[in-house]
Amino acid sequence: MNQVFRAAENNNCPTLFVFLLSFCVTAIVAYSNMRQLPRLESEQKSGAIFGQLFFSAALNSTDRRCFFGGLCLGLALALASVFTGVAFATQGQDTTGAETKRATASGTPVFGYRVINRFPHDPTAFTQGLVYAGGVLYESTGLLGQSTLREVDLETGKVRRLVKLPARVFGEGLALWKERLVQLTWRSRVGFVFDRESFQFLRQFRYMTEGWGLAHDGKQLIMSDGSANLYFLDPETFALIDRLEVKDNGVPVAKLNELEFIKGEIFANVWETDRIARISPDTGNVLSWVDLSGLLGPVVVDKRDGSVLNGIAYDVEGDRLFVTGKRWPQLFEIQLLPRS
Ligand SMILES: [Ca+2]
Repeated sequence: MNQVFRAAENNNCPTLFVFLLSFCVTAIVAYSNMRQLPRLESEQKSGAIFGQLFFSAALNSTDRRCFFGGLCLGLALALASVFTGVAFATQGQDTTGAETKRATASGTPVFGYRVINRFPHDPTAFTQGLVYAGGVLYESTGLLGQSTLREVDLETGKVRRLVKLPARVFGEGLALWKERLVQLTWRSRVGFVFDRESFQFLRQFRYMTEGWGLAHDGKQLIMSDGSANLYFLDPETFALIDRLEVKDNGVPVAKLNELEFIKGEIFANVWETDRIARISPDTGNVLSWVDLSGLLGPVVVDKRDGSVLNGIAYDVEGDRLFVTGKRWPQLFEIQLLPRS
C-alpha cells in the first residue's frame, strides 16, 4: 500500500489517493442497494463529494491517464449518488392521501371500530412504542433529549417508573421479551435492553437499519424501519434472520411504524395516517385495514408537530386492544368492527 502511495506522490497523481479513499464509499453505496437497505443521505452526500474530488483531481492533473481515470470515476460516483438520492426520495414520497386511496381502491377489507374505554394519557409523551402486560402499559417515547422508557398505569395514565435515555438518541419501538424490555432508537442503529422487574439497563445491541416499530411473535422480534419492510431478529442475539416486504394487492406499503402481534397477525401503524395494516407474517400481504379516522373526536391534539396515531398494545388475557398517539391526551380501548 505504501508503495502505491509513494508511486502516486512521485507521479504527482492525486487521483490515485482519492480513488483509494473513495473505494470504501462506493462499496457502501453498492452494498446498500444490493441489500435494499434504506438509502442514507450521508452515503449520497459522500458519493457527491468524492465525485467532485475526482473531477477536480482530473482537471488539476498533468498526467493523461490520471485525467481520464479521474473523469470516469467522478462520473461513476456522481451517477451513483444521483441514483441513491432518487431512490431515497422515492422512498419518502408515499403521501398520506395516496396511501389511503390505495387502501380503499385495493378491495382489501376495511375494519371500523367502536370505543370501549378511554383512559388518560400523558399529553407530553411522544409515543413510539406501546406494550401491555400484567395490568400495566410499557411505553417508549421519542424526541432527542426527551426519550424515555416508562411503566404506566392503564387506568390513571400515571407514570409509575421512568428511565431517561441518553440525550443523543431518539426512542422508538418497544417489545417485551421474556421479562426483558427491548427498545429501539430511530437513527442511532442501537437498541437497549432493560430488566422488566428492576428497570435496570442490561445491555445494548446494534442493527443495520433505522429503528421504528418493534414486536414479537413468540419466536422472533419483528422490526419496522419506516419502509415497506419488516425484519425478523433473533430475540437473544438480535441477529437478522429474515426480511419480509409488506404489500397490499402487490403494492408495497411504506412507512410501517408501531407494531403489535395479535392472534397470528402483525398489526402496523402506517405513519402519518389513521390506518393500521393487518399483515400476514407468512406472505407479507395486507389481509385487512383498520380505519381509525375520527377516533380522537373533539379531543384537541396539535397536529402540526407530528402528533399522529402511533401506539398499539394488546392484552392477551383480557383480549383487549389499545391504541393511542404521539402527545395524545387519551388512550383508547377499541373493538374492531367489519365494514360492509
Ligand atoms: Ca406495540
